[in-house]
Amino acid sequence: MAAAGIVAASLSGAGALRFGHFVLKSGRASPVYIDLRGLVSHPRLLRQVADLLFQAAKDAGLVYDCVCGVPYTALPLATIICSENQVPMLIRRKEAKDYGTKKMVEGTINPGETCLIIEDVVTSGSSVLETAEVLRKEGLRVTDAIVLLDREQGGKARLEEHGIRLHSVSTLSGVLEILQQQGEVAAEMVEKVKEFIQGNMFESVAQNGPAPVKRLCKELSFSARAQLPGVHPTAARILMLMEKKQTNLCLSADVTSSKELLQLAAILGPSICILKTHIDILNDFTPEVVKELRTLADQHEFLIFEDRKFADIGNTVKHQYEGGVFKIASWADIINAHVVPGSGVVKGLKEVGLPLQRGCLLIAEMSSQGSLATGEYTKAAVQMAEDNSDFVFGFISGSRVSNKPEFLHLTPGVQLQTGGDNLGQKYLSPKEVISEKGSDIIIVGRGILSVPDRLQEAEKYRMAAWESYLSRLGVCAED
Ligand code: 5BU
Repeated sequence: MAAAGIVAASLSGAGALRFGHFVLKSGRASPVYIDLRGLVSHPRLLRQVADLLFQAAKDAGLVYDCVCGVPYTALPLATIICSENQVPMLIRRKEAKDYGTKKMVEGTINPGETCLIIEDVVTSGSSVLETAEVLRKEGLRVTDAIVLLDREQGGKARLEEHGIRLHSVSTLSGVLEILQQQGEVAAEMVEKVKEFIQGNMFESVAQNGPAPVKRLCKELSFSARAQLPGVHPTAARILMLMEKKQTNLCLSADVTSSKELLQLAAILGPSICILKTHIDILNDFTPEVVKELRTLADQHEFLIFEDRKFADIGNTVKHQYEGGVFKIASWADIINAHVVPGSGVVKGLKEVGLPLQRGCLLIAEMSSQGSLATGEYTKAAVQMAEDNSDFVFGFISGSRVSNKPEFLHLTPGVQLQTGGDNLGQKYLSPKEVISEKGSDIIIVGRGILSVPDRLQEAEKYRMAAWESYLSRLGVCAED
């Protein structure tokens, strides 16, 4: 096939296809890595690839008003297509321009018009989906996407579930066959990659059970939520770093020695988005410990959450938060509070936390057997969060208690082996918590701390929770 031949030539010409051991954006390992960013240094190939993409849209009989390339690799491709064919272009920003304006798309947006998405490589389809979400939020219709190379790992089916038809110029197996014929890749490697593709399909809902009711998905990715207007800065930070580090794992570092706490932070830091402390269980607390913990948090990009569960009148919690031996406000990015005292507890904490740009989680539900935080109590917690959203950015809860995507949900009581302990703790699996209960972040303590290889175990939890999050993007949440 001529198109696949040009794609194969472009990939090898631009050094865009590599074999070995790679970790993809999704967190999965792959024997093959495709990176077309270097194509910009090969103007002839760049032009050829852009022409192929445009031709694919033409062959599919698509009618569209404007074109948007998925940033960044597809940006120059979209530019060439638009400039050569006199089609208006839109640029999707990856980060909002600045905190005030939150402009996510550059160019003239005419709501109701159809925008065609251009992408270089599709694996799970999540990058195309993210771009589609942003465009749709602006009122544009997104029905089709053109991709140069489909890795054939389920992205097409997943996009279809979101109302996007994927048209590919070529497939990974097609390109590999050509490269094999040309003697550029060994037959064994081709087989290995094909086996990898077969064994690493991103599940689509359709393959995974009864056919879902087709409707457009309201579920936003973490990075899209980070850019919502009015999202709390602490929530935005967590959402962005979760996407960047591909982790929605919070480690509950329930250890009693400072040395062990710091070792945990140093070793597990890259695998987590938040480290949760109970600073008052340390046998040897000194201010130096939290100073070192802060350094590690900045180095490995995680936030510190002191699980202090404030539950007194405003005036008292203010002092407990700011002063005493621990001076929690000086080092913890996040704290939490019970709502049982009424809104005074949040108001007191806010007086200390707001000027320091800290954030607070409200305990809406608890993981323990017989917890009284249910029903009306949970609803009251949600209301209190909404009334104080300048400081409160989410919940500790067993499930999603608010449908506002600005709020984060963190869930304790998580282990790979479900069940409980002998003191009333109840455990659900990462998948149950993230995919079924709709929470965002799993909080894991003994599930990780009680095994000899804590890093390996943390990675298991990270992968399980992250995959569950990704699969959630492919499933429509309840409205
Ligand atoms: P575990 O070892 O994964 O069971 O630890 C759970 C942690 O979460 C522990 O620090 C508890 O204090 C914390 N936790 C909880 O388990 N359940 C709750 O409802 C809340 C906090 Br709130």
